[in-house]
Amino acid sequence: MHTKCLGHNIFFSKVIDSTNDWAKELAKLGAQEGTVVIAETQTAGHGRLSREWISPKGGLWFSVILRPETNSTEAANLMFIAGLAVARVLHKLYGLNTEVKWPNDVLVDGKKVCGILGETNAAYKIASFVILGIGINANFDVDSALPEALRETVTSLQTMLGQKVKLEELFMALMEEIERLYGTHKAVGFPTILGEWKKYAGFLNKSVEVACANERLIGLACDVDCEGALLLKLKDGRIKRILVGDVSLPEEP
Ligand code: BT5
Repeated sequence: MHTKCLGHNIFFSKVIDSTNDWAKELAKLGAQEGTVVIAETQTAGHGRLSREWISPKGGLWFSVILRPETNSTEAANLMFIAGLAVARVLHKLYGLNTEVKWPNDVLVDGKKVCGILGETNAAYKIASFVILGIGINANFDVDSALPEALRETVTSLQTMLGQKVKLEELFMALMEEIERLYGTHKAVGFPTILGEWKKYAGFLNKSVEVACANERLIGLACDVDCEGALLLKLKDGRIKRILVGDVSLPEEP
């Protein structure tokens, strides 16, 4: 693998509850930056707000430990590195038409192929670690491996490409891309990463619905700002700044 640090220490398990939880434990025990935890299946994979992440065999489920010397708000922006890396690599390796959707999904032809869960020890002002958890629906067929409720909105590489991919090749390309982008982030800062991420952000300048807290808002997705917040232009012209939420786009006619 052509990386300086990422993926040099790898912990692998056939079955684990959640690679993010395992990575957090290792980070607390002092695991060094670039350590990666990977599993064949997860029994309690999770997304944001403790939502379930279904992780059948054939997927690529892993978590990367980073140790940026930064505050926890900036640390949260590192999630955009993961989304951008996945969007770029899936396009480069397989020619797929990838998009990112705020805050943390990667889509192919409008369907979710990857979810990203960033976690940091935000109890402290200076984040001592950030976990980038990445789940890619790779080598399984959506119709047979995922519950019916997800099949309309979710896809996998196998479903899109009609064949399995080489997981090692995909994993190594991701390690290299994440390391490259992390280096850029450290050298020139988040705005450059965000600018690149926005090139894949097909939802921008579209009318979207955002589920956040206890409300559903409809508006124009104008921008994502330098703290990673979504700026939504409401019907009355006000701009609402959203830090946590789920974006959905209306069906194409
Ligand atoms: C995410 O959360 O999309 C982040 C998922 C991160 C998973 C990785 S796998 C490695 C690491 N270890 C972990 O435990 N987690 C990370 P969110 O935006 O909250 O989306 C969760 C929602 O996605 C669920 O409520 C379902 O609707 C849907 N979902 C569940 N499993 C899915 C799958 N395999 N593919 C696509 N969507 C799924």
